Amino acid sequence: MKILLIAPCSFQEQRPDTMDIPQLTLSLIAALTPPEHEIQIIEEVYGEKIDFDCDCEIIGISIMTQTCIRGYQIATEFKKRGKIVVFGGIHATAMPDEAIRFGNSVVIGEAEGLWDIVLDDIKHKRLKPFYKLDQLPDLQSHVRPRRDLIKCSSGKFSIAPIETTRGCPYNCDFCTVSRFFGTKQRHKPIRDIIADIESCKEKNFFFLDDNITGDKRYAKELFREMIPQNKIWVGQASIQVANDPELVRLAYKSGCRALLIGFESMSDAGISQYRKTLKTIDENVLAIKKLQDNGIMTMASLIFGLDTDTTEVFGVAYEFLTRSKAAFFQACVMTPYPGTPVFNKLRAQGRILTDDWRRFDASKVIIRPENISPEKLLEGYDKIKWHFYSNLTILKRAYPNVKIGFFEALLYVTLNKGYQKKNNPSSFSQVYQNDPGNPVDFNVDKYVESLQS
Ligand code: B12
Ligand code: SF4
Repeated sequence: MKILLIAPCSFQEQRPDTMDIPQLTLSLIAALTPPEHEIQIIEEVYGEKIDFDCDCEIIGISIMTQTCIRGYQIATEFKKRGKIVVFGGIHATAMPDEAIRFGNSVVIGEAEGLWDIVLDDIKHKRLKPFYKLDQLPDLQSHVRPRRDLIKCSSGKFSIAPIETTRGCPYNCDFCTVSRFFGTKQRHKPIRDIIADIESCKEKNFFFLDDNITGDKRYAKELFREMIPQNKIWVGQASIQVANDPELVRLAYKSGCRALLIGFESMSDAGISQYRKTLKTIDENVLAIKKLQDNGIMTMASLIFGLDTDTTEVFGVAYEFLTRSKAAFFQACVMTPYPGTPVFNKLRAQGRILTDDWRRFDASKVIIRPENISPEKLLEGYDKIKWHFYSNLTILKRAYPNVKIGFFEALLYVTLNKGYQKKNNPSSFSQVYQNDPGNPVDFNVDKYVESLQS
């Protein structure tokens, strides 16, 4: 059978054009596909065009919340042409009853151990609406992603995505990861990861793991094995990493130059809410400095619009960023993703302002927080990003982040300038809410239909 796998874009480009990273998802599903089938992949975000009249019989669509409306539109077009549409991905997992209305089947959760069954059922004309494993798949039987199918070799740094673990123990109330991938970290075998890295022509890697240092023993072994590979990588970790000097040294030696670290909140109430963060601002500042001293830059990720936030939160956050000299800053607006406790709570209280999933990209105000108006949230959010990415502030933060060498300096400048461009408030300064008369009822038909006409 001929299969087309698609990652739709939302209606706006989300990524900076300086450091695009191709997705791993579709090439991984391609690798899970038995060899008798022919397979193609399309990542819309890179401008790859879909031929709706192609001769593929099966269309697999991977959706996250902000891309699902486009995914449903694509599905509708293919179904009109008699094709079989299968949905998967984090949004399909959270909202299977929504996705099934636009497709023929939904894979809930991970594809390992299910995708070949789906294909076999299609072949024997017994496709079921939903597929779900009874337990999370064991990642020990590793499959090497079909990297040959990834057409985009990404932006300036040419970065290859790689995954070593799934699952997270922290269970933060706004996040889908622990709920869908479990609270216990599962690992892929290190020898297979090294073989995968060896097979890549790229020099630079992005570890997709939510917390690459979550299991310190595994991480140390992986980093040791990576040292001879002589690669450069960035990834995501919890700030706890800074308290293990051996782990930090090994991370650097294995090529780590920057870590995205979720601090989420530096307010008194916020800081005690999330277990992964150290308990005082001073401790977190010191931890970032330890990473800097070892040649690792930090992208500090903070969320604004928690129920405990008041307008003072922006001052507290800015002080933290200034004192720590974090190299980069990911500013997120609290976004209620379906399947999370935050979604259930805000929905029940009528505090979600729009059900247009395309706006759920963590950079738009779409909720009414408890102690701050949506307008004030937007104002503070725009300002803090604007200040952090001003030319003067980029210069002030440069040392000690760029002291290691030329590559670090290039990464620092390129990323900061990329984010400066992306974070220009004029491009998205607005509170997003449904038009009057358009209920927030989470019936997506109104958006999909308007796209069809
Ligand atoms: C790495 C990552 C990123 C990278 C992406 C790099 C890249 N090019 O891939 C970066 C940092 C750029 C990023 C950005 C964002 N991300 Co992100 N990201 C992740 C992360 C940590 C891993 C995703 C991943 O690739 N996993 C590995 C692949 C193999 O897993 P997978 O895609 O889930 O696929 C498996 C199954 O879902 C299933 N499957 C998936 N699709 C399909 C399709 C079919 C047909 C089938 C059968 C099966 C199937 O099979 C696969 C194998 O088992 C996840 C958290 C997580 N652990 O999932 C968040 C996550 C996906 N991101 C999230 C968000 C919100 C964002 C942002 C909007 C904002 C932000 N602040 O982070 C942006 C928008 C990105 C965009 N669309 O352009 C949310 C999405 C929530 C939601 N409901 O949509 C997640 C889940 C994190 C969270 N906090 O909840 N992200
Ligand atoms: S630590 Fe990160 S991945 Fe884990 S639950 Fe919290 S936000 Fe999600």
